[in-house]
Amino acid sequence: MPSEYTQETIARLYRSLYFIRRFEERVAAIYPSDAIKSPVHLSIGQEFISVAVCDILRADDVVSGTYRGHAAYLAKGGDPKAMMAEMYGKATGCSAGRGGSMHLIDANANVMGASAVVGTTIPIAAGYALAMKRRKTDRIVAAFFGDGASEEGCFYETLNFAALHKLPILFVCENNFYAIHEPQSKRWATDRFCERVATFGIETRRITSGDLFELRDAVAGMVEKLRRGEGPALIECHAYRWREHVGPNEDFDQGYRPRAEAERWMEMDQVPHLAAMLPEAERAAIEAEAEAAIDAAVAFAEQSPFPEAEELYRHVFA
Ligand SMILES: Cc1ncc(C[n+]2csc(CCOP(=O)(O)OP(=O)(O)O)c2C)c(N)n1
Ligand SMILES: [Mg+2]
Repeated sequence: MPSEYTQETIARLYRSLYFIRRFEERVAAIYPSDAIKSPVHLSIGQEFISVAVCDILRADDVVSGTYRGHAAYLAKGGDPKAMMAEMYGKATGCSAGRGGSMHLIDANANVMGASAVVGTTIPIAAGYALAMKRRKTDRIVAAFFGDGASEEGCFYETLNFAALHKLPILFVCENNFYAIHEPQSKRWATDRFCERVATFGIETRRITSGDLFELRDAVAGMVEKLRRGEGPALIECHAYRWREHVGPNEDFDQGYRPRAEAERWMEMDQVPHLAAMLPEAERAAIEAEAEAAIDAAVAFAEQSPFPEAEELYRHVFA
């Protein structure tokens, strides 16, 4: 960790990181009860990416997430109560109970939505960036996506368009080495992902350490340039998904990846790493505050009503 990190900054990062970890662990614990009505793609193990990136963003910057988007939503300041209610399919949910876990949105926090269709949010994020540029603001967009999403044609179309028009967009590839059960070695001719992207004239960085601070520093440098209008940038950040592709459980018995591979990442877990940097009392206070907020989110979701049946006919095009 670089020495210029103050205790205040570390506390802020830990607050976000711990909250997301515990929120998702609660989701996993509730899931078998069937109270949560939507499939869940947990980001446990990968949260540090959203936390590091969103810590650099301003409130008026936009985040574009994916169906594995709990961390990005929460790290950007999305409302946890509305998120939990959405998972429960309740009318008070952030998508009015229509979308579930894969369609989180909080326009107040500039979390501009996600989609279950892999890759589709990438060009939409570039659209936001184009709007910001045309309005002559210095706002930026952070577009999160997986390594699998980078195989979609629209990813390369977007890279070209964003580079050509010098759009203020930070592409953040959360490279967890798998698309569902398919490892990268069976999908990519080479793993020189950043080199491929660089041919579009886009600055790239590859972070393989799993270190939140290294990532945050890299993002900070890139975001400064983005605000100056120097054009898009891309970060490929290695991370590991600890749980199954979709659902609350581990899946090391399914034969497509060994537990030992995960253990290397579990040892680098940033949650205890940051916890150990804080004075005991401050750490405990942050954790107690998070637990209370998660309890409140669950209570809100449980007590909220389901949508009325007539809701099915609202926002319907034809
Ligand atoms: C266009 C499209 N193709 C295929 C799928 C099925 N699918 C759902 S998730 C997924 C894997 C995506 O992997 P990645 O982008 O690496 O994200 P991760 O799940 O690892 O976070 C696939 C192929 C889909 N939802 N949409
Ligand atoms: Mg992946």
